[in-house]
Amino acid sequence: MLIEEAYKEYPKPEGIKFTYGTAGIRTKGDILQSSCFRMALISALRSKKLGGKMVGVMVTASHNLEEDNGIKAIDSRGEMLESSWEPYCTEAVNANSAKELIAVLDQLVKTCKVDLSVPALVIYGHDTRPTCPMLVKAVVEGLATMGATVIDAGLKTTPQLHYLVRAHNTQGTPDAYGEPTEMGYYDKLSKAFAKLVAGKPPKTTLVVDCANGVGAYALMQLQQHIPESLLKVRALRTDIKTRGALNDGCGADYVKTNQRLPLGLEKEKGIEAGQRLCSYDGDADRIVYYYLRGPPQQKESFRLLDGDKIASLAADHLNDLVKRAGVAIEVGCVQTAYANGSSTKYLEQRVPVTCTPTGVKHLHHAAERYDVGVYFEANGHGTILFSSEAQQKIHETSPSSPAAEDALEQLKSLIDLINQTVGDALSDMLLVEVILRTKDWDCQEWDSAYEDLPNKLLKVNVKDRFMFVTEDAERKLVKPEGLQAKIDELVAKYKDARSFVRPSGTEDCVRVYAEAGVAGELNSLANGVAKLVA
Ligand code: NG1
Ligand code: ZN
Repeated sequence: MLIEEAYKEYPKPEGIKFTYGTAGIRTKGDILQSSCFRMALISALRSKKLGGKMVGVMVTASHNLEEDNGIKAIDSRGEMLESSWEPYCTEAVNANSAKELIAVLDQLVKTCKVDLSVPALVIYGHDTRPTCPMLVKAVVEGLATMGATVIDAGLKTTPQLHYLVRAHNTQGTPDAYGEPTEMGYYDKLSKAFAKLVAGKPPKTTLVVDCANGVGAYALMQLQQHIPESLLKVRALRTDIKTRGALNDGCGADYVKTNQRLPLGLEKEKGIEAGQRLCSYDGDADRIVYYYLRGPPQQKESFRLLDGDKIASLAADHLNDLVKRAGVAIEVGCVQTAYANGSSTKYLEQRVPVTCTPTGVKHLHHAAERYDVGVYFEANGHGTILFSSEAQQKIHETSPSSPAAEDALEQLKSLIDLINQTVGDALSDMLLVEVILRTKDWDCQEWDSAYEDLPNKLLKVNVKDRFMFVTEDAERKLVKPEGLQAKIDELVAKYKDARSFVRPSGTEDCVRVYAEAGVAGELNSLANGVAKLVA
């Protein structure tokens, strides 16, 4: 009855089909109210299903334009919503009447055996987009309709909300993750960081492009917890008030896709050869690093250190520490088809490597199969997971030498420094800073691990992207029939080349990725494949 009443305010906009995909639901912010209301209903049911544990809802569209928005559900361990619930989300947000909506929820309750008498607890947060307040209001009304207990987390980075959920649900247990407050988050990260860099003061300043998003606010808070004697940071693109500034010519996605500095940064005072920089995305769950080999005005000066390079740096470092510590655990790495071929080759010589389809949930689950699972998408979204057994071994191993003791201590602090719930720009930034500081490396030394193969990512607009069906972790097309054979034929004409085609999970397009051993041949290959697709 309550749902029927509340539904009147949240009819589905006509002529639109929403999908709960790799990044939850994402589209123009001004047509998302009905989806937010309905996702709130489902989140309350999810909490009930999990025995009243806290679950989360995050309103953000990450690296997308400011006018876009989205909503993602967070499960009780601080991870993405269990995938078997995603189809119910899609059905609920597409229901055309209160009756249809209630039928979807009834079906969910029955199939998933949800006990409606269990109380629900849901926390919600949002990024800096102008449509957030209106969408959060819809979330609040949905939760009220379900009689859920709610916690308003307010402005948060996506990984902070994941942290809060995990910390709340593990409070007072042997797996306690930290104090379940925003301050608790900074406290946990900064204490671990201080231990790891003790006696190694920073030699240089890190420039951070905050994408004019929530990361600017979070970084400012983090700086209150880490003194300058331990971390020197210069935050740029921190304007969260000016309309249209978010992700505009800046941010991790812009830098990775265009393989260049944020727009206009080359003119900024103090940006010069040798500078180490990084960029967050709009909700601060991604990070890419880069540095300047020469004058900032010259395009060739720019060198990208993307998610693959971060994964290689982290996997190598952890592998060394584990060996030095004498703990019987294995480090593994998870990538997607977008990983640069050179990075895969480099990693495979050192650790076991798995390839999964795009989307963090796939990588996350694959990484759980390793004792220490390093996972990163090339675009900079990733983290490292330590299995419970691995954590236990690290804590219980008695060191056989001072060097082993030091390695064990480092591993213990790294477990705290890394946000294991999801990719986290702030935590990943601290991790990279720790590793560089420990090795006394500059970016050039980090970069020298391997040379990226020249690569290109293109968007192709097609009539129906759902006609494109893939297999083998998205590396091969099975539909439209015959297209893969044509792609293979074209790729074979180029030296050390690779290309694949897949439908985007977040935009209405098909993506073409191409890599070629010879830089001069890359455009011809990428455009050739795009032509086959269009
Ligand atoms: P789609 O639109 O499915 O390619 C993009 C990114 C993913 C992931 C999601 C979620 C690329 C090529 N794709 O997915 O890696 O981050 O967004 O944000 O970068
Ligand atoms: Zn993001």
